[in-house]
Amino acid sequence: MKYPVVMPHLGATGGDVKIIEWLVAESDLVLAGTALLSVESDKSVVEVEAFRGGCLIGPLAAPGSSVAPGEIIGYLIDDSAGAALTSATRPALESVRVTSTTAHLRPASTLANGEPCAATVAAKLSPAQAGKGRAAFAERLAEAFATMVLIRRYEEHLYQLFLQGLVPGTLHQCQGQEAVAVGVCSALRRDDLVYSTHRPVGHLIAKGASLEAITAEIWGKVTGCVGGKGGQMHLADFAAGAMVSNAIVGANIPIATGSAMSFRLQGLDRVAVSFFGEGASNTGTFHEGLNLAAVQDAPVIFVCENNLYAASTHITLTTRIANIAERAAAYGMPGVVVDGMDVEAVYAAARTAVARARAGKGPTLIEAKTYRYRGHSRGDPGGYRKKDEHAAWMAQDPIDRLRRRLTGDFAIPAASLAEIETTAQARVEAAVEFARRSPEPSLESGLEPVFA
Ligand SMILES: Cc1ncc(C[n+]2csc(CCOP(=O)(O)OP(=O)(O)O)c2C)c(N)n1
Repeated sequence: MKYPVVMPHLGATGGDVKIIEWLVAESDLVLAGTALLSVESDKSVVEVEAFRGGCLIGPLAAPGSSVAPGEIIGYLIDDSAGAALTSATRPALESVRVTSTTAHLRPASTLANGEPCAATVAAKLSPAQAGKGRAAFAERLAEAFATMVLIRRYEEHLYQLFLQGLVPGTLHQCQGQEAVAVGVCSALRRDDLVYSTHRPVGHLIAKGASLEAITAEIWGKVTGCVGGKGGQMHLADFAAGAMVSNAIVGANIPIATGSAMSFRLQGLDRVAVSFFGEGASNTGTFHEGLNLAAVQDAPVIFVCENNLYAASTHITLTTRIANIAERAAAYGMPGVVVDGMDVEAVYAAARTAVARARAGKGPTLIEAKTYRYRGHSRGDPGGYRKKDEHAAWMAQDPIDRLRRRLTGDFAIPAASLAEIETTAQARVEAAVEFARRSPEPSLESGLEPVFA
């Protein structure tokens, strides 16, 4: 079989990109994910990865040439000779993987107001402790598994489509961070509100937003959750309590705080959640938002997803403290560090914070230590990260961990979990089909609703 390699949509404007160089030679065998070539768009210089394994053949677009999104720039062939060679190459490539686990998690020590520390809130319910509620507990864990798998399948499917030039606009993906979104949202009610970022898909899915409306939004269709005008960074589902995500780093922190203050003024027991990255914790809005929330006892939970990188910048280049959660002490609120690759630990921390907020005791800062497997955004293979770091985090994969817990501690048959995965894949493909078949917005609708 011969599969075309097409130029993905990489620039900010959807225009042509320039080929700088091919990083593999013609006739080379590559694995899915191998960086094939580097290109320059109107936004940045990025590498384009192979969407599948195979032998690279021409015609290869020449370095220096300009290529439009969707144009074929080469082919990957997958014949029996190619397959044999690929499997011979694979062990060599995979040998760089490290299977030991990381020692990144420190015991939480930085709490204000005598609140419970992470070690307490992250304590897991054992199957024995679950007692009579064991079946119900297993069912809830299986639900969390299903949502995490749905997020992973969604993100991976879109990544594959992106590499084939089929996704318009941008993508900021959250593979690896699923346990944070699902752990937090599992502790919320539908009428609680979540405020997300430029990396919103996991939060939206975990809060129960419509998969079809999210996908149609990414494709810019009228059936999209904001009518096709927002794109991937501006997703919402008000009915599910997912407010419009905000691509301005740190901007949702005071907005979620204001929303929580309004709940308090109205005497409601709803809570608001602000998700943000560790990069956002160095913005002014973080400090203003947390201080205001603390003095107002606002029912808001600040969830810092510390995935170590703000775009390509490692946290050690921007932050002198070991835990972002330590900053909570400066504002007089509990700061909790939690293993963001463990959905039960995240849920336990979120449940404590939500209970505190609903009881009128104010905000909590939760720092979830996690990792994003993909690059910062489309076309960024994340080459600034060391392979052993990446592999060590993948060895902690939140979905694999939960799968082991369910099959091991709760004797859920592996076949049931495999069925969940098949169902998730089908849902993802149906949502993409819905989006692709949906109509484009009319030109005139671009002016609605615009106020002058
Ligand atoms: C105020 C502002 N500054 C810069 C940017 C460009 N930008 C977009 S995402 C990003 C990195 C954010 O990192 P982090 O907050 O850690 O979130 P993550 O991407 O890791 O989820 C930057 C600098 C922006 N969108 N808004």
